[in-house]
Amino acid sequence: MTGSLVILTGAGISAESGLGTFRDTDGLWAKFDWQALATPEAFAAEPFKVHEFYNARRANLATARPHAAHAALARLERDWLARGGDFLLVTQNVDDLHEQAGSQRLVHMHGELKKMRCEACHTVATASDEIGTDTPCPRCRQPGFLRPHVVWFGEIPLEMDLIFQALESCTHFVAIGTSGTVYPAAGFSEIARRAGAHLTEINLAETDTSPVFDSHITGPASAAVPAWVE
Ligand code: BJW
Repeated sequence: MTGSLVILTGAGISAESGLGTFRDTDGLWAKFDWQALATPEAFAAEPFKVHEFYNARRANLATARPHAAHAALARLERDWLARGGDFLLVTQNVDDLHEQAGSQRLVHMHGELKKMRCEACHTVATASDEIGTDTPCPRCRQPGFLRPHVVWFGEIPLEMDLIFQALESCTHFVAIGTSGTVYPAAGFSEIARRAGAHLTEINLAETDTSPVFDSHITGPASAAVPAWVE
């Protein structure tokens, strides 16, 4: 098989690496209020609280390792490109498990937990383990302007031009471990369908966007993704 493949991953692919999903019954947004932690308004009102939340997530990520699904996608990328196809992995995840497994053609549309951004000089750099409200920017040295390099509700996701371009010409679209509830990612399957792509969904359960897909593979990503790739 070859052609132009776009893969969209969500929190479900990282769940078996010990990172929580958002909307499952034990997910992050069941334990924490997203409006108080994942919006620019929350950061403006209580930056200390928001930094504390992301510092804890960063500490959790420091010990997380990719599993068989991440490895299978890295292998698929190499094989697909070697056969002359186009490939793009779009992840909504802020973790770096795809990179740890060897993926290269990937974009983090919701940012990266291990990076921070300075709102004064716009530098994006590796985040220290603990960012505080008084941590100075490594470039401009101003304190009080660092924020996690992630995309909060109401903000524009990253690399959208590249992603839309890939979706509009794709022949295969695969969504793995995402609930299909957060836009614009939730609309990607519809764009791929209009482009004439074959749509496959891999998930533990049905999602809001399941009806758009041609094929469904039900199961945990660590088993279902390697089996689909082989
Ligand atoms: C398994 C598994 C296993 C489990 N194996 N599967 C009201 C207020 C504010 C905003 C809005 C609003 N109403 C609408 C909006 C817009 C909003 C939105 O869509 N809201 C919806 C809730 C309605 N969207 C935005 O604000 C976005 N920006 C935007 O739209 O800008 C305008 C624009 C338009 C068009 C083009 C361009 C721009 C920004 C969204 C930012 C989302 N940010 C977060 C936090 C990131 C930082 C952080 O990590 O803290 O991103 S929220 C969270 O949700 C995170 C995720 O990437 C995202 C998606 O979640 P995901 O990955 O799908 O996880 P879950 O938990 O929902 O699902 C897990 C799935 O895995 C489930 O299906 C399980 O079954 C499955 N699973 N274990 C396989 N082992």
